[in-house]
Amino acid sequence: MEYFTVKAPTYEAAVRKIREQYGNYAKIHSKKVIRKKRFPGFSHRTEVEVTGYLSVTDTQSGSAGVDPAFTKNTDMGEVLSELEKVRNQLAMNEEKHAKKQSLIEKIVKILQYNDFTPGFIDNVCNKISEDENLLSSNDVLLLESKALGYIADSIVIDTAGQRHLPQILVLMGPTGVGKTTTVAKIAAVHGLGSGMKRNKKVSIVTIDNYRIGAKNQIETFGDIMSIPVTSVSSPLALDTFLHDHADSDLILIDTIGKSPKDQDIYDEMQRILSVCGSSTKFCLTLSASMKFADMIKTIDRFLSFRISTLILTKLDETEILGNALSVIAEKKLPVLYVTTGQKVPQDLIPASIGFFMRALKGFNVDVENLTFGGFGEEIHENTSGESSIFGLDDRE
Ligand SMILES: Nc1nc2c(ncn2[C@@H]2O[C@H](COP(=O)(O)OP(=O)(O)OP(=O)(O)O)[C@@H](O)[C@H]2O)c(=O)[nH]1
Ligand SMILES: [Mg+2]
Repeated sequence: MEYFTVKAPTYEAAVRKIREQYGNYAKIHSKKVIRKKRFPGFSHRTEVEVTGYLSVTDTQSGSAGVDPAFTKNTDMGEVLSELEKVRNQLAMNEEKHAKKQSLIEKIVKILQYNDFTPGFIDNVCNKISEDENLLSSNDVLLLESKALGYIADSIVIDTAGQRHLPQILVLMGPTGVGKTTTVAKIAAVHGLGSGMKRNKKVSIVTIDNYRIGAKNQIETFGDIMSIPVTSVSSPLALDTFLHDHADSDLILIDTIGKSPKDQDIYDEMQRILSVCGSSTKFCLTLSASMKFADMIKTIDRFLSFRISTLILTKLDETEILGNALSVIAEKKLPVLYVTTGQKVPQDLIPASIGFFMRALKGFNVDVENLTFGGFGEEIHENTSGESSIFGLDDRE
């Protein structure tokens, strides 16, 4: 048992001191008044000495101050040593938590560097945090691999569309994203054939009669490839064209490159394209360097066109793809193709998870050598060696 002795000028002051020092666990058992001698002629000064011991119960409330299990057979020394153990355990837990946090923060930094959105980053971190063993392993590479796995799982690829292109493919999207160039690239890949592939019967239709030069641009592409280009400006004209070309393997429709905010143009396109039947696939074309919020707004704006697939263009103009991958994850819109430059047709690549994963930056895991397989991977290899039909290289 622990005893104490406290001295003070008065008994009240001594009790105050005891309460301050030991709280309600102090029990007083005696007090003694001590007279102190002073110089001759001066009166005596008194001091009060109070002694007591520390109780295991609160002397005010009567409740146990510590676990009652300790009160019977243990003394305060044991209680304190138990408390010390608890304190140590808490400190260890805190240290473990701090280590986990710092691991998660490393992943957050890499994802932020890649420009993933806060919502996407939260999802990855929540998934990682669910795996206690993973975090306790303290293995950064393993953690990165898991994060990469979650990113890969969130990428949706239009593999069905890549294997069997629809008979009619309509390319839509904001102005200048590369719709016409991409139409030319797809027409070249399928219309001219490559290697062992049979060339398909391809035609191009444009409904872009607004912008000066738009018709010329696509006709020039068509002339070089000997692929017919037709311009239509009414639902009837498009309907007639589709009827007359019912035997085509692929009809590519290039649309008006106007801001989707322009309601008149938008309504006009909707009217003309309303004649397209169920064998039509509406594809939204977005530039990879667009901001996340703009991509989301554009997708929402074009959804009334039954958009079911995505082409991401100008990947050569940005190093960072987290914004686009966050869009794909949020909208679950499968990606058909990506384009990586102005050259026709080799800067058109069927989208693949591997392609996107290898574009990620800042990971210690060797993302360059990650393999995910998939249709897009094969196509990329098959077309990369081909020479340009036309494009920047040829204009120089
Ligand atoms: N760097 C780069 N430039 C591209 C790519 N695709 C297209 N372009 C260029 O982007 C510019 C616009 O391309 P277009 O095909 O005319 O774009 P569009 O969407 O049809 O434009 P509008 O019809 O005016 O809306 C051209 O200079 C193209 O050469 C690409 O993948 N990378
Ligand atoms: Mg165009």
